[in-house]
Amino acid sequence: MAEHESLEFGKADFVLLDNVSLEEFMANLKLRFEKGRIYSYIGEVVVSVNPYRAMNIYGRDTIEQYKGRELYERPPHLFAIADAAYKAMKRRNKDTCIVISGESGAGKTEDMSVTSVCLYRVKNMLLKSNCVLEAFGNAKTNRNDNSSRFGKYMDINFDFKGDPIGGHINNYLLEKVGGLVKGAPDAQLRSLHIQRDPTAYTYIKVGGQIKSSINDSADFKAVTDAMKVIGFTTGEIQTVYKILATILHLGNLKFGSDGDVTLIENSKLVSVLGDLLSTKDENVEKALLYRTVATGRDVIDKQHTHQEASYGRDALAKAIYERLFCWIVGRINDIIEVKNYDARVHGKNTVIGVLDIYGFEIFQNNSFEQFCINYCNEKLQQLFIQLVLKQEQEEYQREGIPWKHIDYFNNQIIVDLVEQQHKGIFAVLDEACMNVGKVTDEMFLQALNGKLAKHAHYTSRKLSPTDKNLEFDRDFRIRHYAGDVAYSVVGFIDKNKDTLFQDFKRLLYNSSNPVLKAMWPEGKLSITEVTKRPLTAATLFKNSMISLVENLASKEPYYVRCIKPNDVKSPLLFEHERCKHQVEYLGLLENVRVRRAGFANRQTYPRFLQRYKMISEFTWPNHDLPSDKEAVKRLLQGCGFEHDVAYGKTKVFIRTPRTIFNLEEQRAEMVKRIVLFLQKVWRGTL
Ligand code: AD9
Ligand code: MG
Repeated sequence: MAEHESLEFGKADFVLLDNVSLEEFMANLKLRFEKGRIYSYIGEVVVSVNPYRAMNIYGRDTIEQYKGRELYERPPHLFAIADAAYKAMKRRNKDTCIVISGESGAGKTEDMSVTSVCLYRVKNMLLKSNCVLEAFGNAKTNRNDNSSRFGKYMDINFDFKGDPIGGHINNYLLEKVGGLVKGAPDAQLRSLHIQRDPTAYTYIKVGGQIKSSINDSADFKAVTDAMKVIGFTTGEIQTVYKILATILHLGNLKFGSDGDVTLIENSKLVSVLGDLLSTKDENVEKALLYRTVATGRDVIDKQHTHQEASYGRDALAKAIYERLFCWIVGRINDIIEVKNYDARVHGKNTVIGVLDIYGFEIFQNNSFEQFCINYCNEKLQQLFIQLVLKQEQEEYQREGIPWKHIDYFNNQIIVDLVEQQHKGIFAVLDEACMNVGKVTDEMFLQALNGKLAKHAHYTSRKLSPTDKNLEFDRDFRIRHYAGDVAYSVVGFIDKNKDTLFQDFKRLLYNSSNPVLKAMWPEGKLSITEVTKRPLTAATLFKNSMISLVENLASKEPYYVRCIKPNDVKSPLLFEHERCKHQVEYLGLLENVRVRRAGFANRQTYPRFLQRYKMISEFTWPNHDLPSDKEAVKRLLQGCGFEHDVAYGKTKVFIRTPRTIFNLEEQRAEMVKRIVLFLQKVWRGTL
């Protein structure tokens, strides 16, 4: 527990509150925020409040102050948690992870960068990759000017000495629009046929906002330089910008009709696209207006309707953006991945994973993307509950430690509502998409209403006609752990099917630009080669979330819980109700309760002895007590830690980290003495 800080800054660890009540919690959080103490602890969990101003607490010298220290020796900081994760990994040879959660704009991505800075040490490369990924994967939203539209899970690998040797990034991209070259130099814009004025581009104007993190020439240069440092070739970088330009031009493409014939109105854009994609103009035009279909043995060109052509255009823009983003991540992985590591020579390679994903969000109009984002946050909350609230309490019971159960809201019911087989919302959506014939978004909503009418966390206009908060017929509403969100079903079916006509894949595969071609290997398939129905967006997303959570659960987790102090990005304002709501739904008070009544550390008896037996005459080199449990008791009594421990059936529980720290110190002292002794024996001076 952090005890060194003056009390004028409040309690550094919420576990030290005199009374564990919401009022006291809030008063402490507010006091600390106002005193510029944005980090606090609940045991080993960091509570972080977005300061909305530059803080002078991230320098090299600060990092040095935290290195190798125990958690409670310094004021709460992300550096301490990063170091704790690192030490735990080294001490126990176990993979750890740092999970950063909180709603949109709460400061996750900033906290991730801060954490990474001290984890990587020399890994400039990984920081540069952050710069590139954020440039392409972030966008301005109502909630956050630099909102992550992709989730990022990054493994950092360490060798047996604890030196970083590489990494790997998994990305969870959701919104497939973005990226604008507003800061590009004139000559480059000319070669891309792009105008300086961003309002000239339909896709950028969506929602009246400029969706990009590349805002000026300094950003543009930073991103280009970062790509160079990472190792992208000039050709690759050019292709990246050509693809972004392609997307912008696609957005401006207009279709018209002449009788039954669908046409491209602004046909000079076709040759711009042909140029950017290094392919023949007529192929571009054909892919935009026709679909090749195989009927029996014949292959015919079927003309798109006006509507199909527009759908195809937008799908193409999204798909090439997504493919570009994944390709960038893949290139970065090629470069940072650990190569030639031989565990037999170098010992076990361990990992610290860091997760920064899109936070819970509610917009004026919420669609499929928000639904996925908020489901993701439900999954992470469930993991937190499992690891911090549930398992902890179950373990005490199992081990026969006296324990009074602490209640909390378990959001598993909402996770099930979304992901359960057959009945869950994703399952109903997939079923609707499987149907042949035209299934509309409204039919999907009807199916949901039919299946979920009685669910406590689901409702819709049809089911609750008098509910004033449900304005539209096409909305359904979920009672999430973090609040109610109404989703419009409009677009769910299309977004879930996420179909891209084969013709486009072939078009891109046949490009004479090798970088572009390599991004579309499936374009190789000819029309008659039957392709399996691809998995839906919902299924892919669900699967990726399930494996993400499994991966996190297999590691020893460290949590950072971010809080957004106000909705106006002010460094001064601590909006009490807003913050209280977050403290409640994040389950922080329950976290304090469990932690306070609980134990910071637990180990099985044999494991404990293996590590510490050398510090007691009763156990070194071997004990003659009836059991390991008795031996551990004897050892701890001898050290005077009796009051701070409890003995379970198979494990010893230690209440405060200070005790562990003390044991570690004694052990280190003994190791030193033994080594000296052995050296003397060896030199024959004894
Ligand atoms: V989202 O779910 O990706 O929409 P995040 O990632 O939680 O969201 P982000 O880290 O982007 O939020 O923080 C939002 C803004 O708050 C930043 O752009 C900064 O302007 C500001 N911020 C957040 N944390 C800090 C900090 N530690 N120091 C200074 C900060 N400013
Ligand atoms: Mg973010």
